[in-house]
Amino acid sequence: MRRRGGMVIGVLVGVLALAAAGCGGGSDNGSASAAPTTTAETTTTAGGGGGETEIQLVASNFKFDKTSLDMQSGSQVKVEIRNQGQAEHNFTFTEAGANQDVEAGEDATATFTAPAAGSYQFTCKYHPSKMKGTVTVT
Ligand SMILES: [Cu+2]
Repeated sequence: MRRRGGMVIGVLVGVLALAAAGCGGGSDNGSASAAPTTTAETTTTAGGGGGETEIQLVASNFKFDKTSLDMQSGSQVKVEIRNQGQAEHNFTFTEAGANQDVEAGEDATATFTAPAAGSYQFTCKYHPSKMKGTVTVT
């Protein structure tokens, strides 16, 4: 029995990457244009220079929808925080100098430059024991 599972997954990932890269490329398959937000919503745009990373983070009743964020050192990072809870929340990433409050029911954006490679923590400074996660900078 050959181990074909890994290969199939590899091909799938390749196809997905191609599909993502082909957006707006004049493909005749223009039906499914609304991008599905199923997997990680971390979009890394590797343009010229440092690059940009956009992260969508949802805060609800005392938790974040993501417990790990990835970014590249030196990239410009924009974290769009949506507060769907009933309390004020916050996004704090101390090493990057980010400290952004988000009122209940509102959105806010934290922008910062990703620090040196390493593993860090992000928190809601109001509920740090429950609302936290890991930032991996590579
Ligand atoms: Cu909070």
